[in-house]
Amino acid sequence: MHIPRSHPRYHSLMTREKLADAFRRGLVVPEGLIAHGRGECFDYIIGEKSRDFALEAEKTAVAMMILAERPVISVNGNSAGLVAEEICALSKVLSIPLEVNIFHWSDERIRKITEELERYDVTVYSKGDAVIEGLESARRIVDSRGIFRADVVLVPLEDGDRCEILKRKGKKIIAIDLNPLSRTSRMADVTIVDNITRAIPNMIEFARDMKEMSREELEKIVMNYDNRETLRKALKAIIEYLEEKSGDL
Ligand code: PTJ
Repeated sequence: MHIPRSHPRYHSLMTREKLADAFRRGLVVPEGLIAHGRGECFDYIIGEKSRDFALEAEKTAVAMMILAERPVISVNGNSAGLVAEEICALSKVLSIPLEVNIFHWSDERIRKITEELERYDVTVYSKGDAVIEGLESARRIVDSRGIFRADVVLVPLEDGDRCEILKRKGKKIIAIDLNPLSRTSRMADVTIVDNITRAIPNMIEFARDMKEMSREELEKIVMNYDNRETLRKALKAIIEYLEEKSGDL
């Protein structure tokens, strides 16, 4: 569909088109379209921009990934549909492998998402040769080289079932979720309350600069971070935004 550049909601509509196209190509499940609608709603009341609390979380996430011994970036259908190229660029700049891990599991979709990512010449794990004990959903099927042995996992657009289990296994979790009230947001060590379409490009920029930082500097960033404070700020930002809008009426 042609969307004129002059349309006031051009970016939002283009993002929808991208996701709908990924759905037609079999990367995204119908449930992913619904999940995106929920994300859009939260994005709307956050003001559709990366707020300070999101930038701080993104910076902390990059520091954690640089400091990690075995970090991995988990990719599901929506992430691949919206930001495949950007997530691969982040993987390259930080030299971190990607792992395809999906909730609505099928062999075919694992293959399609893997192929989509491999177009950008990155390392993609998707063997599905290991299982996360204690997890009942299909997300338990992981790769022995990736999430199974990782110490830090970036989980964009999570459905909340595995964050708790991964944490119990001693892993640090970085979530990207526009909903600051979700279980995942509250369980994660670092929650990026931002649209994945802005979060990943921001993280690429941070990563380019921060790769040169010393371990001490990076550790200081991680130590000074407080995720409960981030979630509080996100909720306050929503309240303030809505109050401002109601004042405009
Ligand atoms: O590809 P699969 O099979 O792994 O399935 C992917 C979905 C997204 C369908 C699955 O993980 C799921 O059902 O997720 P949920 O429980 O709907 O949670 C997704 C979370 O991501 C919600 O809290 C949304 O608000 C949030 N979200 C949606 N779109 C975005 C987003 N957060 C950041 N950026 C977005 N663009």
